[in-house]
Amino acid sequence: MGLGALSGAVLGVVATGAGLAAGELTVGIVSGSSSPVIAVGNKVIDLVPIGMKNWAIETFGTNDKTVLVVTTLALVFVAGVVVGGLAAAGRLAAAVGGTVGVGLLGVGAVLSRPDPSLARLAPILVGTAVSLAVLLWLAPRRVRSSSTEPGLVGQAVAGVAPDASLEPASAHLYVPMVVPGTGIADRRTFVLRSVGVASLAAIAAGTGRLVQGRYSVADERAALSLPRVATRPLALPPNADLDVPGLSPFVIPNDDFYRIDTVLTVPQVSTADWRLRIHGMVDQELELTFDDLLAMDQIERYVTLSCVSNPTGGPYVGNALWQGVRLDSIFAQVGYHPESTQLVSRSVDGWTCGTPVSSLTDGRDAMLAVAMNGEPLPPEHGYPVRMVVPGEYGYVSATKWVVDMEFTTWEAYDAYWVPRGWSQQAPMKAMTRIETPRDRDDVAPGTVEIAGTAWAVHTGVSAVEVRVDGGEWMRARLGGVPSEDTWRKWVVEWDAAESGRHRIEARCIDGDGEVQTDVRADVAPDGASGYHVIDVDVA
Ligand SMILES: Nc1nc2c(c(=O)[nH]1)N[C@H]1C(S)=C(S)[C@@H](COP(=O)(O)O)O[C@H]1N2
Ligand SMILES: [Mo]
Repeated sequence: MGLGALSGAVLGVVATGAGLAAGELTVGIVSGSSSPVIAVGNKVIDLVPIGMKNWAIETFGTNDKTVLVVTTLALVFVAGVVVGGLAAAGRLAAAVGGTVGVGLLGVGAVLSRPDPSLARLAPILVGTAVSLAVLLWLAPRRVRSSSTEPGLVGQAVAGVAPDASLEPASAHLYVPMVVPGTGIADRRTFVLRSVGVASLAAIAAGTGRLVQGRYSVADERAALSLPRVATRPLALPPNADLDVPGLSPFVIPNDDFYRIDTVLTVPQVSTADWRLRIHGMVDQELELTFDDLLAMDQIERYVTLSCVSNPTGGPYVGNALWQGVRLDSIFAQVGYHPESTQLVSRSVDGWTCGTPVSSLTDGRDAMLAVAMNGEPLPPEHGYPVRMVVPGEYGYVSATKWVVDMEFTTWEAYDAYWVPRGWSQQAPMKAMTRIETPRDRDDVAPGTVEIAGTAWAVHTGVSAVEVRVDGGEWMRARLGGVPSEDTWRKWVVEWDAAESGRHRIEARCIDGDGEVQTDVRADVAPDGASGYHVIDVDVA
């Protein structure tokens, strides 16, 4: 019995692995295809209930994608082991049904993606077929069994399509899996075949991954040279960064910039293929190529982006220098209708985003960005073109890999996150983050520098205040800013005289003199609010 279960598991793992590997190889060969594992993972992302996304982000941070892929793979292998078990127990029909079932789930996931195609279906179809073939090749066939257990024989006969032509040799090939203790040689054949298939699968998967690399935009991105910017950004004030240990920098380097999106593999969109279609409630539709975009006047602006899922004090916020073309100058060419209230933008993977037309046309530096901190956009951050809109959370404004824009109304369309429980409109809330000391730090008595970052994007931060143990609010010293569209560094010196636990709170006052609200709100549906509060121990 033990051997039977083990053989079943091996059979399942080998058949599943072979199917996945064949799928990867197909992805590498068939252009325009994509991994079914990713499609299933994406489906999972689309289906997860409200709150799950936040839970995943909070628990796994930016590793949430890896966790999802690994979980998907693990589930596929678990299904494979069950199927292998059925096959080893002689229930071939059930095993075949199980494999086909898993394949159909994959087909369903691919078909429900924004733009299903035959190319996208190919990997799951090939993978399922190969998995089936391996299963049938390795599975025990017991037409005439040497088993003395009537139950087993009965099962075998019921489970296997009668195949009287089976040679006796193969007919008893894997009997040892079901009837322990017989036929070492047969077990050896099974092991040899399994090892053979597993090795081929490893080679296929490796080759598949290797040739998939040819879709990468890494090389063209490295070779891309961007036009010079006519209007230089307002110079960065020398005190934009404050010299306080533990304080994050004013400009976040690309590699450290937070990343949030629903894609499992970063879309590889070549500048040669990129098109942006602008349509809907317009007089004149427009289609732009990347060269068209580069030929337009470029601006360069420091803008702070934040995710609506950033909890108070959280890390999903960043500030960078963006280069691109003003959206209002592009929209001037299409003649959008005054009744249009929502601009729905769509990325190449089908994700959608709804932005107030007013935020794109009220004179702020909303742009189609092509560069981030002096380099072409990193692929993870939307290469070759994304939106950047000061003062709006990312999910309502910052479409990466953007390829389509439609002028419409709020009534007419709900973008991706809206049916999932998030507000249609979500202007960024003012927020203050204490970065040093950190919550539960031990600090030495004496002067303690309390420092952090505050943002009220597009209104600006005019003051930051800090209080300890509910005492008087102390005004912080502020870093410089190039515009009201960025965050601001701040520092306060606190005389930590009394030992013991102390509570520190911080808040900001925006450019209109409005004090940041102390009303705590969760991230859903339209962004966290409330003061950031930490406790430190003076010892
Ligand atoms: N195509 C696409 N663009 C997207 C998203 C997405 O899921 N897909 N997520 C948005 C969200 S929720 C945020 S917060 C910002 C994050 O941009 P970043 O990853 O460059 O920091 O991208 C936005 N743009
Ligand atoms: Mo976000």
